[in-house]
Amino acid sequence: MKYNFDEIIERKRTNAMSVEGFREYIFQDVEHKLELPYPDDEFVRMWVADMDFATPDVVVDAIKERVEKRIFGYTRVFDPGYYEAFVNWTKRRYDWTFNKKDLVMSNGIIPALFELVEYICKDEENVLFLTPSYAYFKYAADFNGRKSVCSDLINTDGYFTMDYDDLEDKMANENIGVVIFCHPHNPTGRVWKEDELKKFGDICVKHNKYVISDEIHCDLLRQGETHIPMAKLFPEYERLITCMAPSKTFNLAGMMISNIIIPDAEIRGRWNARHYNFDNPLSIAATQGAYEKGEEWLEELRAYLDGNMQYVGDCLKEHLPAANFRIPEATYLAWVDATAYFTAEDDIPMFFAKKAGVLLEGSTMFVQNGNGFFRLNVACPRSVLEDGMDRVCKALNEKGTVAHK
Ligand code: LCS
Repeated sequence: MKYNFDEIIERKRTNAMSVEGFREYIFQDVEHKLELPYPDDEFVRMWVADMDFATPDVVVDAIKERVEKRIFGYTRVFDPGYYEAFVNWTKRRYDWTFNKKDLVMSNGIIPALFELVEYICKDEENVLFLTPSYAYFKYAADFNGRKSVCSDLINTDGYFTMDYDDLEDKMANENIGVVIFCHPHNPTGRVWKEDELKKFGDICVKHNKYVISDEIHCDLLRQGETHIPMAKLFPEYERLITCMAPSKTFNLAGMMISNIIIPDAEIRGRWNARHYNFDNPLSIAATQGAYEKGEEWLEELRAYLDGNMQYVGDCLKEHLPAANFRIPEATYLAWVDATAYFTAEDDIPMFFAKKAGVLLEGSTMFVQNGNGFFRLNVACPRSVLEDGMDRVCKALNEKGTVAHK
């Protein structure tokens, strides 16, 4: 390998959410009063979805090149080179292209969701998404005073599928204004396949619903997997918005830049009229550099993440046989079924923080349909992962399984 993903990089004193922000985010411990048995910087951090790997050199170089220009005034993406870099990326990797006029920029996909729910939903309309879910889908609804309507995924021995009858029912009867779709899915890691996307999309089209397809994790596939952008299957359906970003792929979440593709002229018009439309010059340079030159690094990263996932799978099989885990088709997030060890009332993140010294997310942090599950972020050097898994397995074995009524 050309790149060294085993390198331990110090993140202390970089204002990293992963290191400094866990008390607020996981435990709502705003005043830092919660007593934990480990000093804050001695936890193994397997929670927030960013990586402990360096962003590739080509990206750092692109940022440096822009820094050298020395002026950082108000900036927007005007240079067609940005679009060219991104559309060539989607063409090469997904055999999918989109119109330049449909692309708008956002300081993140979450801010875009918060805005889009407002621009799309009429009075009294609700927001539909699949559960378990990345909690910010719900927060986008909450923020806009909308009700969340959840469709639980079906779990068949650790393989999650959509409940089409439930989706059909809810789209017909629950006054849905917009569907937020996660593809690949966080936290289960499913890469929805063509037949699944068609079935799901057909229901949305039949009911004429707006769909936001959040494809932020689409570049981080297991080797051998293929991502099909939802919009590739429904090229004529203007009510379909696609979100993609370099943030997960290249560990650039802090640069706060994402691509939102809005074919519907009315919604795009509303966006352009109301969105605070400036971008960070360093973020633009980083993203363009990543799409132009980051592919080789990404392929090595994927191989490394595959190895980490395999390690998690082997480790759980050997040491926690009562847990159920399938290597996800995408993402660096392992969704572990530990219902044998926990009751619905257990606070899983607190248990692991206190008993294992591991920071992770679990159960109710994913809205609903996640009881007894925890999520491990495995985008860290193998040695850190080994330590984390060792701690997780020991703590759970000490706890033992619980009897379910
Ligand atoms: N959409 C999904 C599906 C995500 O998983 C995340 C980050 C975002 C959007 C955030 O997009 P941004 O606003 O940064 O562009 N997921 C995280 C997670 O699961 N834990 O920490 C972050």
